[in-house]
Amino acid sequence: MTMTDARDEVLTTDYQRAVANWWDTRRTDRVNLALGEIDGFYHHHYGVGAVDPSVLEGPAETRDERTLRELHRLEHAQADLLLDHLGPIGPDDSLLDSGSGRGGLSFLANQRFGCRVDGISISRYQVDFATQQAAERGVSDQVSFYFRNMLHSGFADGSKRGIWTDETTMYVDLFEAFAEFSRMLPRGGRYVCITGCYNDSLGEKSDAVNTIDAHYTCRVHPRSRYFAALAANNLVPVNVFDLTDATIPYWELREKSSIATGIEAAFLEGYRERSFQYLLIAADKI
Ligand code: GPP
Ligand code: MG
Repeated sequence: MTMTDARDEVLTTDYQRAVANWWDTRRTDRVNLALGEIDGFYHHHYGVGAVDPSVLEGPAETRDERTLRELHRLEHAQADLLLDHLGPIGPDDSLLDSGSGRGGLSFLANQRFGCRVDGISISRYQVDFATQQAAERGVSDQVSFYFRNMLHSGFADGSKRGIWTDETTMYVDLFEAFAEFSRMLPRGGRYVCITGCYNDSLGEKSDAVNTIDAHYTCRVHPRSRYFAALAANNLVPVNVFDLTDATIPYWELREKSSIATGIEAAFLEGYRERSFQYLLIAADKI
């Protein structure tokens, strides 16, 4: 199979090609590289938890360095929270990081559970970056990254004890994605999703959420669609947490940092007016 054929198989719509291109060309994103360089875990998700006030109170000349460390700590806390909800995972299990970015969360999962973790992304750049990270960490035999589409990822039926999506579902049709996740989980397997969604109990998408969509080339879903798509695919929620209040301090701190990207105001507006919500959903396959 040539590279071109593989690309045509993985990316089947103009929208998917546009999304892949957006992430492929996002190689100098200081907001993510600067945090990843702190300890070698490169994340593509946001943070949760209270900010340590001493970060802002200490000496001005080192404030930004403290701020970046604190933002990274909060992103790690988000990752830990997601992994906490996978349930009991043993070294013989296999996990899927669906939309694995530069791989940070896959490596944390492998460290915690000692098991196989496969990551998939439609960005070749991200797959190559994460694969290089696996080699540098000496875990290539346990953590692998593939250029694959989460709507047809090719892993065997029932082969994944746990699957997660950390801020990736806003790029896919939820009914298609959850059908594919359900297929790969055995009965009792766990799916964990952290996502931003719009709060359709208030009505249609707000300006803040439209601004977020435009910034990331994504299509934020309404909250209701998550639960409809889970129910339609034999995935039964066991825990649902509204993390909106828990993520606001991260955005307030990020807005004051040297790596702010300009999207902070939209997140803060959306979260504060509750038109946008940050959710963790854990669901079991029945
Ligand atoms: C990933 O984080 C962001 C997304 C996948 C976009 C959409 C997420 C929502 C919750 C709407 P990132 O770490 O690449 O973003 P940034 O570069 O802004 O830190
Ligand atoms: Mg980031």
